[in-house]
Amino acid sequence: MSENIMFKALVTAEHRGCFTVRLNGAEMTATAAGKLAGGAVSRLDFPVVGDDVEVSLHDGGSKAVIHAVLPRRTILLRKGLDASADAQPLAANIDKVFIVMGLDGNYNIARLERLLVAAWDSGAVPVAVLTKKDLCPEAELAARVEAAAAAAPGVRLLCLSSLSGEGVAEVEAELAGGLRCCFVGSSGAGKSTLLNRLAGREAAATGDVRESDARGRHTTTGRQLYLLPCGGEIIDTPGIREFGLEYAGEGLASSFSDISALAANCRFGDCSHTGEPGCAVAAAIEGGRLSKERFKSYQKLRREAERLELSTDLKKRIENKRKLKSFGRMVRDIGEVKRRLRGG
Ligand SMILES: Nc1nc2c(ncn2[C@@H]2O[C@H](COP(=O)(O)OP(=O)(O)OP(=O)(O)O)[C@@H](O)[C@H]2O)c(=O)[nH]1
Ligand SMILES: [Mg+2]
Ligand SMILES: [Zn+2]
Repeated sequence: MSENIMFKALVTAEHRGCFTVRLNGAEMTATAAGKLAGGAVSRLDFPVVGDDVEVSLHDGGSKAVIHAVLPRRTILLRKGLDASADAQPLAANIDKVFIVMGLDGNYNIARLERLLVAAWDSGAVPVAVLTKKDLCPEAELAARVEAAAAAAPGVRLLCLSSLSGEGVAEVEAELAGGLRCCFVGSSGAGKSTLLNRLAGREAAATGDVRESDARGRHTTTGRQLYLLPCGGEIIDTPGIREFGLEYAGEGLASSFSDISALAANCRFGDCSHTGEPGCAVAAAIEGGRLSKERFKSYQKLRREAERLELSTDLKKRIENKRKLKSFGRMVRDIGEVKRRLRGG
């Protein structure tokens, strides 16, 4: 077998820089070619689970080397809270992003809102999945589901228990037609448990949450794509500690479509909804049609996204300045040489 022939393969797993690819139904380990790493300018240039890639085969066809990442349909990005770090791609070519959140101590509306913005920006369709229904006190269930629905306007909301199996069929229905979806959510949300339920076997390891605060123990460490009996595909990912936003894309407007719709009626097109006359957003808060908390989280995410944009701008400016400076130095050096040649 010639090692120069290229094949198209699918990246099905990534664990600490090692990949698994699927080619003609067979899975094999793969590494990224040196030239891929050499030519990479950002983490976006590296393969991620869900990527279609070009590989060459080695060791009698048992190992693969990834030479190129083919164009992506969708890409889910996570930005650390450190604005200077590169965005990290989590999954590629996904149809839907399932934002998984437990109805137990894992429940956190601000996190849901944050993940929704990233999901909208990925180009895939977000779905909110509330797990551990069996652990939620009966008296609080309706209010929790309602608050999640209000935080996710226009987003399909599922409520289930992976323990009893109640509601799990609705996740399967979301995968109809063999869609590829990805699970995101904090550690302990119940992503891998739901995956196992869908797979009908213990495909992925799951872990207890700490009793004191219901926090997970980061059981899943790599990203992996699973082919389910229903025909759909799920990419399970590790719980994320922090989830910053990549940029103030359309995702923010889509996630807060209720506020965007209100803002369309503000008197001023560039209304910041902080006291301008004729502000429709302020009127809605006043009239109880929009909650103050929801408006606050919108403002917070918007400020964060703007800060990120600013710091990216700043980075570019510093980089330009550095280039100009070294150019200036070069011009000075030439002047020096000329002076010396003139004997000055
Ligand atoms: N009672 C109940 N427990 C659940 C349910 N779903 C998950 N759990 C439990 O929650 C704990 C964490 O579940 P995991 O599936 O490992 O969570 P994860 O989201 O994959 O976490 P990481 O891999 O760390 O990101 C485990 O002890 C599960 O048994 C549920 O629907 N009901
Ligand atoms: Mg897990
Ligand atoms: Zn306004």
